[in-house]
Amino acid sequence: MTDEPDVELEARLEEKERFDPPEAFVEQANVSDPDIYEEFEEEWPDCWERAADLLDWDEEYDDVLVDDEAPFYEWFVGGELNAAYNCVDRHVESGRKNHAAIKWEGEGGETRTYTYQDLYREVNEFAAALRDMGVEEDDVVTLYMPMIPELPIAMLACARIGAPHSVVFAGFSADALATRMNSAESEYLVTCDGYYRRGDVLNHKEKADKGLRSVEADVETVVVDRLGDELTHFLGKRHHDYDELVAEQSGERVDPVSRDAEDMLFLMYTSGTTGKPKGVKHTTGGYLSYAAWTSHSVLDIKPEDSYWCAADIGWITGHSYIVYGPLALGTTTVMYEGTPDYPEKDRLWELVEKYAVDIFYTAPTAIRSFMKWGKEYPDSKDLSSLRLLGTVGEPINPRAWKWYYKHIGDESCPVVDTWWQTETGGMMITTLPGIGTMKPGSAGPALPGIDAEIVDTAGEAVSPGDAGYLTINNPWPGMLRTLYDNDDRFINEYWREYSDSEADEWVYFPEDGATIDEDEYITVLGRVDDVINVSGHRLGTMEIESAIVGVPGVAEAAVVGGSHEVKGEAVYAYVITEDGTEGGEELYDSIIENVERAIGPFARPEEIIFTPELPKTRSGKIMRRLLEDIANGEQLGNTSTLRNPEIVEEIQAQVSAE
Ligand code: 6R9
Repeated sequence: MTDEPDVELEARLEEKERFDPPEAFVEQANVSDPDIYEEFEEEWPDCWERAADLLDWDEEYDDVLVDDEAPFYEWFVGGELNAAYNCVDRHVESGRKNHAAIKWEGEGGETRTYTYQDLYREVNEFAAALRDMGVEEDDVVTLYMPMIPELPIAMLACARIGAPHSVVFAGFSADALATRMNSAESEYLVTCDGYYRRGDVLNHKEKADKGLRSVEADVETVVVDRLGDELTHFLGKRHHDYDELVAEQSGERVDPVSRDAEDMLFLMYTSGTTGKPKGVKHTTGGYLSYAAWTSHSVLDIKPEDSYWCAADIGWITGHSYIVYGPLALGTTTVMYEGTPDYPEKDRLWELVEKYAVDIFYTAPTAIRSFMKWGKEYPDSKDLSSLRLLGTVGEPINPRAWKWYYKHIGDESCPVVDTWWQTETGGMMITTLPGIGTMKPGSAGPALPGIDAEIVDTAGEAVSPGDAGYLTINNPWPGMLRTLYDNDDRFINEYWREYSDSEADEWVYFPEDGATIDEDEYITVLGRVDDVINVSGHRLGTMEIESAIVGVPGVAEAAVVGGSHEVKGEAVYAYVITEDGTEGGEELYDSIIENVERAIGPFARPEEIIFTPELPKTRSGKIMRRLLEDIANGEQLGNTSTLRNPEIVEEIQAQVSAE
């Protein structure tokens, strides 16, 4: 990928397939006793008390797990706690009020530090403001904000008063915001005027306003002023200015509401097989315990660390590993507003040096970009503070893994390749950094207490090396409890495939393909449903297809993921026009525009291929596999079962011409 291949790295690391955690790391690791796997198995489900013990409970729980209504499992039943109390107050009370909780850096280099005391004050005041606005326990508050400190503050303020939040990634469009607000029947929105992206000002308020026009409820909105005077925003009757609200509540304190362990902490919408996003429900006790436990055992977070997860809080990774996990453990979490290549491609390494970051967690797509830009960028900065590296979001290829290990970690930091999902709440498959030998490209074994198996279509375990479907055979505290307002879809999407409901045996199906080796290391291959993973962002092909067929002149569309050097996967759209002609530039632009409008710029097709027909089976099903192979420029298999085999060559010719 780099113009000049790193000869030395290639020679020495290429052949190497196993890496042991460095001695110095093991000596200080939070978890370093390999017996933990056996202990968790023997004690299960009581092993999860270790996770719950990382938190302060207002009321002790009676049962670790209740499975009477499986797969509607309940965890830490009878327990009561407050997430904001656990992430903020208790650190203030334990004498660490002056310790930095959040260190924020704006794109342009502005900085803000919130100590735990600052966070306590701000969360209380905003919680008081939300209450004054009429927000009650269990009201869903939508947060549509970029990476600014007011986002975690608003999340914690909601948690404090027991109002579940639903964070909508700022890159989502107005339509996507409206869909999510309507689905959750959310009557409150916290947003901001705008923010900076590669030096440009993005008008976020305009997008929020546009979205609100399609929201059924009479929404009350709070607007954070991120830009000062750059954009004027209209503050009507139902709009409030964040700073004014907080100023009015100066010095106010709100008692943290004791929430039942099973009460909803938040909703997070994610893409599924159908066009409608799913509202994944996470709870207070189980989710928070699990986020804290995995932050402790996998990310090895200690209170004195400078910890940085370079994800966006708008996705689950940011929820669990920028906000809840790290703050529950009382560490310093670094937050960065901008992109990795602005103003220069050394921006992230500049921040690692500046904040003396100990633990760094990012996505493979970012690592592949770093590789492409070249090692001179990290080489020019002092990265010696780093102790542990992590990746998440998509499979990491061994070359990228080794590049990360060498050029960022200087061969002295373990790399944890963590497989998990919005639905799992926290990490599920990865090596423990103080214990496990690392094998680049393979995430590792299932975590202690997690029973993962790779099975064939009949549900039988596959032999080592054979590809199959990833399944999870027992529940865990961080698991989703249901899909908001849709228990049926919850069962259908995750439990129907491999469970034996008659025998009350429930198997969770994450819709990923995988292989397993003799050491029980799992290599996750990717989604087996109609979800594609573009730069670690989960996109439903159906969502994109429905945006495309909404364009006048388009008759039919099929969207697939094709492999992409940096993004992992990219969106390929095959489109049939209404009049059967090849779509011109205008139609091309309208399609792009509509996808950006319906979802957001990150869902933009990499290529749009106009075709008179789509390859279909005799029963009329679109052969997506074939379209994927075409996008990947791969050799095509047997096409004789197609109703229209002749179309394949035609499409192929067109793709290679582009
Ligand atoms: C946390 C997050 C989940 C999907 C998941 C899988 C893919 C995530 C991975 C990985 C291979 C890893 N995925 N981590 N694939 N190796 N380490 O990303 O959640 O946005 O819900 O995506 O991402 O396909 O099913 P989410």
